[in-house]
Amino acid sequence: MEKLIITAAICGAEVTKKMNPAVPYTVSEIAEEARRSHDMGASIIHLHVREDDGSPTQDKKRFRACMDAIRKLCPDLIILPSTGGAVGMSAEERLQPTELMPEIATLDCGTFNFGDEVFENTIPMLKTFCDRMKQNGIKPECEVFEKGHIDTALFLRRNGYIDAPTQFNIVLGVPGASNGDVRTLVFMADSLPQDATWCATGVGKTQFEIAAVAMLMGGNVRVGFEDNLYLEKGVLADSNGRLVEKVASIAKILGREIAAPAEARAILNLASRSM
Ligand code: KMH
Ligand code: ZN
Repeated sequence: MEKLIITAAICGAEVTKKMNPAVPYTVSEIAEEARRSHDMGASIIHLHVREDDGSPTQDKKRFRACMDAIRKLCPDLIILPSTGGAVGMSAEERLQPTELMPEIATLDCGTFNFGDEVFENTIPMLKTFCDRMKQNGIKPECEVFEKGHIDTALFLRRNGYIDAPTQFNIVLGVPGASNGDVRTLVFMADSLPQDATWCATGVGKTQFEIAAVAMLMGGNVRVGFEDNLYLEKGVLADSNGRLVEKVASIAKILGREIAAPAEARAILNLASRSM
């Protein structure tokens, strides 16, 4: 099997220091959490950023500051910014990090209930996001929370908005979308095109179950505070690094070697960038 790519989603837009004091907000906290994740085996950082008070932002300057700080500590890490931001942000607000020319960024492939709110990703919005990513040479990571989101991504691909080979992230366990169960993971992974590369994300208590099954199926994995704050039941993780360490130890037991960032770039067919 191919080497395992571990993505660390280190802060997200919804979790707070009240829930876990280790959730990073400041530029230096975000960079340190990226470093801890890298040191434990993550090759990709899925990046959201916050103001110092914790409010989520897609501000380009804040993203630039965080990306520069991460690159200073870990020059080889792949940085995968969010274009999802937080529920309720406008498309233009969300698209700001694409102006920083990352190698890869998220593309949320449909509108759905996100907890009590609606996360809006209409087809016209998706087309705009794809156009903007294409112009800037950014590979989309198609975030799919439902089977229909895979069909939408493939519709966009047939119509030239997304290129092959395509990267997917199957995200399960968001309240309002698909549950984090193995049957759904297998069904969705089986629905991907042959050329796809893919990652699985279990939100909440299924983080490690979903990761273990994805690893056995040859997929890649995402862990981190954006999706789960606990190392085990009742035990908060004191850093993202601990969550990466745990998933790396499961990988070792299951016989999956871990990809370094350069290997992850080759597996994902990322365009080379001069930083
Ligand atoms: N914060 C969620 C509403 C992404 O990064 O693209 C959206 C999200 C997905 O986290
Ligand atoms: Zn995200």
